[in-house]
Amino acid sequence: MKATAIAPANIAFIKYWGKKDDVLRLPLNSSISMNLSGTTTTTTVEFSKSFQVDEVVIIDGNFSEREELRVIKGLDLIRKRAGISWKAKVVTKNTFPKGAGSAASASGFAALTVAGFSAMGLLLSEKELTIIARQGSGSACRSIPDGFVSWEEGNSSESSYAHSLFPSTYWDLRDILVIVDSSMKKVSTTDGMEGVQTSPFLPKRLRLLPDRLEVTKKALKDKDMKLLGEVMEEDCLDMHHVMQAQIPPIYYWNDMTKKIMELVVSWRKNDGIPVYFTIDAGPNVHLICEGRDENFVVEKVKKLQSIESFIINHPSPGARLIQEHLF
Ligand code: 2P0
Repeated sequence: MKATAIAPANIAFIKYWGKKDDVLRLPLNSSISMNLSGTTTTTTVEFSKSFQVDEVVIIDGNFSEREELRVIKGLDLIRKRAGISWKAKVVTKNTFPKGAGSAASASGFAALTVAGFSAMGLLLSEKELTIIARQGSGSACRSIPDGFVSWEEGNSSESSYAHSLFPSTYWDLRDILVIVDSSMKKVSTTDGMEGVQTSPFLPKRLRLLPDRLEVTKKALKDKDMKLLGEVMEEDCLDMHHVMQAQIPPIYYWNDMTKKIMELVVSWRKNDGIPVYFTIDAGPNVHLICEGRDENFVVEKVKKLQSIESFIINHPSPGARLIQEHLF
């Protein structure tokens, strides 16, 4: 049987950095994100008794051996839950450069999970889908529910799941993703998180997070851009400080990243535009603003020298099945 799903990447307003269980991918903290309309993965999965091996293909790209093994582990999770050992063919396509800190693994494992269970003919609840996607890649669980999503850290596999806080239509936000470098990042997030306990800044961040999560939920509820922007920038900087103080340290920013962060602050101060930045595990910068300020931000971005491209994202529904298969 064959099925195809499309899943969005997501941008975390309050970020996931560090695990309390590496195998189950239980995070050290809850996180909150928004699904992104312009950065998606489409994946077709077919299981068949006649396949001898798993075959994994990425259109317009290459999987490393390690990535291919991760996809096969994702298939194993689906096979285990379904109680069927058939091998699979998987074909996948991204609308954006993978490995550039724009959460390709999130959309990838969300699409794989939703397509995979449908291809198995198994109907799971959204909650259970998020629990299984999480074990492929933590942030993938946030790409399954609609719109603005909370991932509850939990203390067991069953209690660490994602759910929608507000649908994608709730608030007309933008994430203008400025790609300053689309090459593969030097340190994968999985490897990077392994050193988190060596960071002297980790305990402070963990202490502050419960309050930040509450503030973020309130900012979303009230559609308060200033409150959301301030807490989002604070947590972004805090997460990067944690990384930069790990042993060995991890620096994802480059000169252009820092330049854009400075510019965003000046657009707020000098032009009065409520636009805020956040940055994941890579050098690319997400500019978050309300829909009415999109034109201002886009015009500023177009004037930037030495960026590769930019993608305008709206809030998006989560992973869902589609009828057009990739093979
Ligand atoms: C986030 N990141 O919350 C944070 C911000 C990166 C920086 O979630 O090891 O690729 O596969 O569970 O899901 C990236 O983490 O890590 C991530 P694994 P994942 O979006």
